[in-house]
Amino acid sequence: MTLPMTPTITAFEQSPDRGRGLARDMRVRWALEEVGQPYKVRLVSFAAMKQAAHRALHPFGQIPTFEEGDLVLFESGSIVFHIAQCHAGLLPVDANARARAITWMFAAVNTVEPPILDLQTTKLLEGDKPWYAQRLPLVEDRLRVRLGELSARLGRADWLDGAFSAGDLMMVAVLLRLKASGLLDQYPNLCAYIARGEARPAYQQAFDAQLAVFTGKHRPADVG
Ligand code: GTB
Repeated sequence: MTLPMTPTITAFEQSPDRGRGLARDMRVRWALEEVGQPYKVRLVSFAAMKQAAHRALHPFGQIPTFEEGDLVLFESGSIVFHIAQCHAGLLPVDANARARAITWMFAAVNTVEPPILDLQTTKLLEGDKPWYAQRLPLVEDRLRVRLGELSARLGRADWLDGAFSAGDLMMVAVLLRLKASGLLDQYPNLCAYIARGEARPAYQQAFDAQLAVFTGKHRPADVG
């Protein structure tokens, strides 16, 4: 099933990672690719994100946003949930399994992503503070506890609860932010889990589309 109108999402015109999958439009692109829904992308500059026109779509002046007819959404988790609700393939049909997959979506953004963001904010913005050397190991330890818990629950399974779902999509997207940190090395099953997510054709298509913005291969026709 494709949506009657082609949705438009927003993404960075310039991104610190040069489009290597870390900005949060990636998870929305990935969900759209998983369900085979074509989409348009409107690139926005940092200045434009803070203008009234963009704030009308996103109260916090950020990306991604999602427009589809009269509907405007922000928050990557909510957008992925909407896509998963409107298409087959990202949420189980069985009501209980569906509720569990949705629970994993919330766990990704509400329980696993915060300590990851805490680490990244600490490293990025607090390196010059006199307490940085004391704080960093505390932040890392808190994150290790969370990763250990997630690793224990995943165990030897391929995905968090049965077949791949929007819960896995969100969790892999969140964990990917740690790839360069080395912190995941202690959890081989989480590394393999991430690799399984990255190996999905839909992930690759989304990654290539995001990267294309920065390699000049972004097709003008994609711009909404
Ligand atoms: N909770 C919101 C959601 O999930 O949608 C958070 C949205 C958000 O943080 N958006 C960021 C943004 O617009 C982009 S994703 N920032 C600009 C601003 O706030 O002014 C965060 C991000 C950006 C870049 C990288 N990178 O290059 O590595 C990684 C993550």
